[in-house]
Amino acid sequence: MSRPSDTIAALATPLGTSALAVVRASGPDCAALASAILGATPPPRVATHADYRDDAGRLIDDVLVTFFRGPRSYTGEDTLEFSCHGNPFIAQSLLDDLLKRGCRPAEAGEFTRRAFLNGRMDLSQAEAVMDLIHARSERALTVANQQLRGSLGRHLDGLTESLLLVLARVEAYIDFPDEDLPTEDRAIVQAEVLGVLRGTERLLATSRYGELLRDGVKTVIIGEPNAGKSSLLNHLVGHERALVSAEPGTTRDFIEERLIVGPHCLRLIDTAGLNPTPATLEKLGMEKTLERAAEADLFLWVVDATRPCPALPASVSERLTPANTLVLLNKHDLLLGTPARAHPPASLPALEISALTGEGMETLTQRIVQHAEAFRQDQGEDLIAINSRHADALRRAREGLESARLILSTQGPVELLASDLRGTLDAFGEIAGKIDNERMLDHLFATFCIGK
Ligand SMILES: Nc1nc2c(ncn2[C@@H]2O[C@H](COP(=O)(O)OP(=O)(O)O)[C@@H](O)[C@H]2O)c(=O)[nH]1
Ligand SMILES: [Mg+2]
Repeated sequence: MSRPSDTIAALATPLGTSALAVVRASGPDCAALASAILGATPPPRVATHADYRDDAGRLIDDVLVTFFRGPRSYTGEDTLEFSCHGNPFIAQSLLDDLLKRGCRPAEAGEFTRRAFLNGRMDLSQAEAVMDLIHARSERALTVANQQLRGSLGRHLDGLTESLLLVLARVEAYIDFPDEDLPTEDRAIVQAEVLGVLRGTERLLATSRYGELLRDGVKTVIIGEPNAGKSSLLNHLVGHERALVSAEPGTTRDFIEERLIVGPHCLRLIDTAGLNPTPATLEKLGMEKTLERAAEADLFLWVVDATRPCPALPASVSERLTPANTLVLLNKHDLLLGTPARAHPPASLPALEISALTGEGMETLTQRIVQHAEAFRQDQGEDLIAINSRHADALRRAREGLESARLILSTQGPVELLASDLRGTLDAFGEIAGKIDNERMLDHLFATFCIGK
């Protein structure tokens, strides 16, 4: 991969009215640009107050400019950062001037792509930059920060190193086609491959938590019509989002709201009631409910505690487990000390609440956090949560290792064994971006914002 020869520029902050705006440039022309614009190249890594004059000598703004000399910069190249007043006209004129002076508008994620190409970070760290910007919750931030500091890369390096040692041992026998791996070596290789497989599986197991952190905890509110599902959503989001009515069947479509619960972001989904004998229009609503239920992380099953509780459709009830469901005995305020008349399955954890008075809501949010945290799979000291790209590569690594194990146990050819191990190494390498794959990089960085 050759070093980029052009200098790119972009706004690093959104175009709008704000206290400050940041425009930045990266590439070989930065030092010359600074000296042309400001009269001199400022000392590196020192914020310098200066007048910004455009190429016609007109004053645009007074700015704070910081020059970073490569490789000690975000991108690894010479870079310039201008902080100006946060007026979109000022920021835009400043950027226009940089473009007029020969910079090229940066593409989405191009600063980070250059950082990766210049070895400032591996690909999993570049992705973490994105995760950090888009994190919707405290926990998502923690994971992004750890990944940015190389946690995932370190775990992969460990697995890669073990695998390289195994491969060296195996390849030593390839040149002797008649010789099989001696029993002693075979046992060592088998143990090592198993170790790498277990490590791969441990990383793969963090994928569900990763999805939960990046997308939010998909929490689907289900229950019979009139149980108080919409009232619960309204109470949790803190305003009247869903229509609440004493008339059953008012929620026909589903409503989705994001909210922060402790360190997590929830995608809370209110659904149409699950009526054992639905009318035609209700049926449509129920179908949608069933669709949403299929991808839920957590079910909040709202039950009207004052009435016997009707059975749920089998397609839903068979998905409910003590680990993914909380039964909410709602309208507890109406019971006035008398026992609940609803008797949901005793195997599911239940909680008494009132969506009207707010009773039990604090316990409910604690329980939701506990459920989300049950998906967590810490890797020693590190909190890792891989994304779908990592999961895809790790699944291929797992396949390679499983196939290697089969070859070892059936005394198959050493060449095939070596080829499976090399395939696994490539899959590990893909995650950190050690393998050239221009199209994958295009695809990945296209999802970044411009200026990052
Ligand atoms: N007393 C009492 N009434 C409630 C409670 N929760 C909901 N309701 C009432 O029950 C009715 C149905 O509520 P709604 O949220 O529309 O139920 P949904 O059909 O399950 O969405 C409305 O009249 C609500 O005011 C509660 O905790 N206590
Ligand atoms: Mg409703």
